Amino acid sequence: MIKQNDNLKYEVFVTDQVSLCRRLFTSPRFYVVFLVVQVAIIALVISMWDSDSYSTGQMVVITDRQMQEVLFNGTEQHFYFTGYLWDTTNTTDGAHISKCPIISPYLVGYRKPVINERIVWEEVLEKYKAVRCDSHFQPSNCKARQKVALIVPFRDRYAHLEVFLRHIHPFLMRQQLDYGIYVIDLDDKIKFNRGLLLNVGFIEASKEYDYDCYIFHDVDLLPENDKNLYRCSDQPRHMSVAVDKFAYKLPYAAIFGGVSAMTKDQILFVNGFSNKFSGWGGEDDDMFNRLKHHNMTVMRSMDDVSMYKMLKHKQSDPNPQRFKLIKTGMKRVKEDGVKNLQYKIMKKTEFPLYTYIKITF
Ligand code: BGN
Repeated sequence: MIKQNDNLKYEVFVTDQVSLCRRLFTSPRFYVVFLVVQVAIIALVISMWDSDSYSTGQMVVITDRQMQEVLFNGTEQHFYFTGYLWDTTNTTDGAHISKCPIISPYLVGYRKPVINERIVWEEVLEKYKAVRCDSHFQPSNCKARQKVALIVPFRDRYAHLEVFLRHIHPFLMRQQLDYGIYVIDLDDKIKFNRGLLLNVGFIEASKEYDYDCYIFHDVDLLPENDKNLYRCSDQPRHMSVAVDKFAYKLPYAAIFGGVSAMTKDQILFVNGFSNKFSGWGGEDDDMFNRLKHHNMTVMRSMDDVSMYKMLKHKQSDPNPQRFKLIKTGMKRVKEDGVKNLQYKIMKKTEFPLYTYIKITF
């Protein structure tokens, strides 16, 4: 029961609150503070949007800017003292070999790709012979931190393939990777199908070696900066962020084509790419939807590092069915992918610089 005295106190309290509110809302100082807080919130949202994240519906795409900054601003001494540089590992034959440093000492940063140079293949092969080990290449003086398979979907573009191989081998060697290159071709009678060839490349490369990371790579894209590390992360990575053809700007936030990197687990988790996208376009958008569907995040590096030169070519015919396929894609994830893919190998050749596989059905 409220006593009269209490009632009085309560009334005084309420009157105080009301007058406080009235004073607050009529005070110019309140409006200044209110405005400043609002501007700060808007600035924060814009800065997040602009630099490090892209919102694509439900999924937020973040860049691994922070990781790259730590890597390239950290001095070698920092890595030495944190024990990374001389971290030793036992090899299978019991000998000790140092793990390669996180940052290879051979990186040169930006270097314009050479395109029109005459390639003397004897010299190239002689130079690379020493690092070849079965179907893959290894650094000779340290144990690579990731085993990486480059999967290149291919059709009749030998001129591009030569320039690509000439460029990519020294690039990957400078990063001290243990890597193999798989060029996957399709029976000429069958319409080109990028997603299906990437799935085949994943399956075939996995049979040959215990790769940690699979990089799906168009043959016409040449990375321009070797600080763009060809490795996988705990989330799938879209790597061709800044391509000269698109004025070094990301064409749209959900793009996952060109060059992308996924671990074996990430690929199996989403059942790889769809096999249904015959002709040009859409298979990468479908993969983006698969990642989103499985609550994964796409990572991107800084655009001043992830720069690519695109070799000139005739634009392929777009697949008119791609819009419909994308729309209905998530209904097929379980049965359309890497797990149920059937094909026959028509030809398999281990060339000195890459493994060539041609398939049919
Ligand atoms: C997009 C293509 C991608 C391609 C990029 C860059 C489609 C589907 C439209 C709904 N997507 O337009 O496959 O990687 O361009 O060339 O066409």
